[in-house]
Amino acid sequence: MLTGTSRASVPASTRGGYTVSEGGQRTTGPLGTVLVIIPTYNEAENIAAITSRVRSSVPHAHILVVDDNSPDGTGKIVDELAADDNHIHVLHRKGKEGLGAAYLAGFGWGIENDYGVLVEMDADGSHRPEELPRLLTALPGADLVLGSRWVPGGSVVNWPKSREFLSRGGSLYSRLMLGVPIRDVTGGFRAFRKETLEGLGIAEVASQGYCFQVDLAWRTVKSGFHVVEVPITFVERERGDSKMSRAIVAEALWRVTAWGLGHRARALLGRG
Ligand SMILES: Nc1nc2c(ncn2[C@@H]2O[C@H](COP(=O)(O)OP(=O)(O)OP(=O)(O)O)[C@@H](O)[C@H]2O)c(=O)[nH]1
Ligand SMILES: [Mg+2]
Repeated sequence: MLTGTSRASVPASTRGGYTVSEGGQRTTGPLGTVLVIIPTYNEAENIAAITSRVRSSVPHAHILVVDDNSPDGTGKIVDELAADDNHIHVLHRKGKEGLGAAYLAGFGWGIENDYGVLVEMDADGSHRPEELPRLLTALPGADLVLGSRWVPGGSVVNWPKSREFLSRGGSLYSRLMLGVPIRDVTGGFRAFRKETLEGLGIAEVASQGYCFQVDLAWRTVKSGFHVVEVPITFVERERGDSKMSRAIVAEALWRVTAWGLGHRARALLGRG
C-alpha cells in the first residue's frame, strides 16, 4: 500500500544535470511496483526485443502491452511472451483508437492493480529501456519524470531534420501557448507516480496523438506537481512503420491553440 504525502513549494532549479520545472507539490513515500506500459499497433517486429530489454534493464518491473488488435499479430506474440513470464501482461483492445486511449486504458489497469509507478514507453526502440533506470532514479525527487531530448545531454539519433524541426517546434509552440516550463513536452518516455495520475482528472482527457502527451504534461504542471526532465538519447525506429500522420499533427495544433487561447481568455477575465 502506498502512503504518499505532499510537500509544498519546491523551487525551479537545475540539479545534478536534471532540469527541474516550476512545481509545487512533491509526493514522498514508497514508490511501489513499477509498471512499464507499452502501447502497440503493428509492432510484431519490435515487441519481443523491447520487452526483453526492459526485463534486463529493470528486472523488478512489470510490463503491460496495450495492443489495439494489431493486424500483424503483435497481440498474439505478447500472449506467448506473457505465458512464459509472469512480469508480462497484455491488454487486448478491439481496434485502433489512438495512443491516448491506449494509455488511458493502461493507466486504469495499472492503478486498479495497485502499481505505484506507471511508465510510458514506445515499442519501436526510440525509448531505450537501458535509460529507464535513470528515469526511475529521479522519481523519488519528483511527481513526474520526463525523458527529454531537448535538455543539455539529451539527443536524437538518425532523425531527419524535418522530424526534429516538428518536434522542437511543437514543444516550443506548446511552451509559448500554454506557459508550460518543459523543454520536451511532446516526448513519450515518462514515469508517473500513481498519485500524480490520480490527481490529474485523466477521465476527462480526450486527446489522442502527440497532444495526449502535451495534455498530460500541462495538467501535471497546472495541478502543481513537481516535474523533472532527465536527458535521454532518442533513437529513430529501425523496424516497422511509424503511426505518425498529418491528422495527429493537426490534432495537436488545434487542441494546443484552443487550450492556449482559452487559458489566456480566462487569465484576462481573472478566472485564472
Ligand atoms: N495501442 C495503440 N498503440 C499505438 C497506436 N498508435 C501508435 N501506437 C504505438 O505508440 C507508439 C508510438 O508510435 P509511433 O508510430 O512510434 O509514433 P512516433 O514515435 O510518434 O513516430 P516515429 O517517430 O515515426 O516512430 C508505438 O509503440 C506504437 O505502436 C494506437 O492507435 N493504439
Ligand atoms: Mg516511434
